Amino acid sequence: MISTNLITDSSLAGIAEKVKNNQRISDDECLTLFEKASPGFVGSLANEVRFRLNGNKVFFNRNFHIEPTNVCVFSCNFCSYSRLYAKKEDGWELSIEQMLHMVKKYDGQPITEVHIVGGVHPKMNLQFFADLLKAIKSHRPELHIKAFTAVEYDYMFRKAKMSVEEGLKFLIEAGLDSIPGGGAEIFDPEVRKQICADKVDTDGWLAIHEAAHNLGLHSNATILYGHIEKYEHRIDHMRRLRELQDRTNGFNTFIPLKFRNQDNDMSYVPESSVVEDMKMYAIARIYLDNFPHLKAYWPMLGRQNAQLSLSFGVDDIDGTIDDTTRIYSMAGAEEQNPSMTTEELVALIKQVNREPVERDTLYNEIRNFNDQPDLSVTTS
Ligand code: V47
Ligand code: SF4
Repeated sequence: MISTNLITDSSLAGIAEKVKNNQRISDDECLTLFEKASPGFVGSLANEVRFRLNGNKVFFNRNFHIEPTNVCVFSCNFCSYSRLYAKKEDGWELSIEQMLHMVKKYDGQPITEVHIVGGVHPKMNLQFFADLLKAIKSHRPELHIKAFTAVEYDYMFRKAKMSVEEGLKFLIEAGLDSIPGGGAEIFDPEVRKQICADKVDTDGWLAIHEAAHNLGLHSNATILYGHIEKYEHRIDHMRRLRELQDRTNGFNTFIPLKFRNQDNDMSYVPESSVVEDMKMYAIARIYLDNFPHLKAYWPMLGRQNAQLSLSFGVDDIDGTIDDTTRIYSMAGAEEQNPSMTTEELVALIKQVNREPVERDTLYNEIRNFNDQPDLSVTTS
């Protein structure tokens, strides 16, 4: 219930009424929220939506990342991670054996997901990645493989002269289980041209996710916000996702990614404030009424802000990660060596009186930690 002292404008009262009645808000109403609403107002409304969809559960999983390479043929201005092929002194390229060795390090541990994403290397092709997926699956068949962004797919399928559908079927056959949400950035063509002109365009990104959904795969969606875009561009981005989700229902979760400005070509752009970050989460939760989950990616936000985001519509904080990703630490994120034990994740969620639930990638519940005060006997 929204307290009336949070409502300072009659248009806000109308929006609050709609959200409470489970009605979809329009783009204009979303703009009103960005421009006029206080963080308390949107936070309170987002909490209602979050509770309606997920109760008091906060989901996390046990996962690790593999980043096959940071060599990339593209040159996104916000990227602190990629190294050009021609100047790859501090770039890395992992062989299938090296990546399989990383998987084997988790033998005997209750990890459920490997998240594979990296730069777009000109020599790592579709067959190489199919062989990687097969090698992982033959070693650990039950491990869920969430792999490659639409940017990587677009490049590898075009090089292999395959349609998106053919390419995806080929990788599903090899062991692909779902698709992460990266590469979306900002869909508005003008802004996209300014921040990442040369990689897959908006229609290409959306077409790859739609094709994946039609083949029965689930995927995530991200937005890179807090740089040169305006509120209108964030809304345009979310509208395109909401429309696609109406058609396919294949997205699991929306992940707002805060732009970090260290060591990239957009370092002159200041980073957004925490208040602005919390408003982004809350308004996304309100607007994207057909997305079941909203994720705060804690390595990028830092664990305290991730905890705060749970009061602004978020119901998922990704996973244990085990210090296996570099994308954000290289861009200046708080977490330079991201790793949380299950105990730490559970404690962080319980501190704000919410119910920690370990999930698999597709949000099937593995364990509810709410009734288990003695964590020492439940985790690895
Ligand atoms: O697409 C790159 C972002 C994304 C910066 O699906 C940056 O579960 C901020 O999509 N500042 C890749 N962001 C990571 C990604 C992801 C992460 C965690 C979980 C999931 C999931 C997906 O990282 C890129 C880009 O938007 N990124 N550089 C930067 N300087
Ligand atoms: Fe390459 Fe991805 Fe970095 Fe863009 S964001 S330069 S596609 S690694």
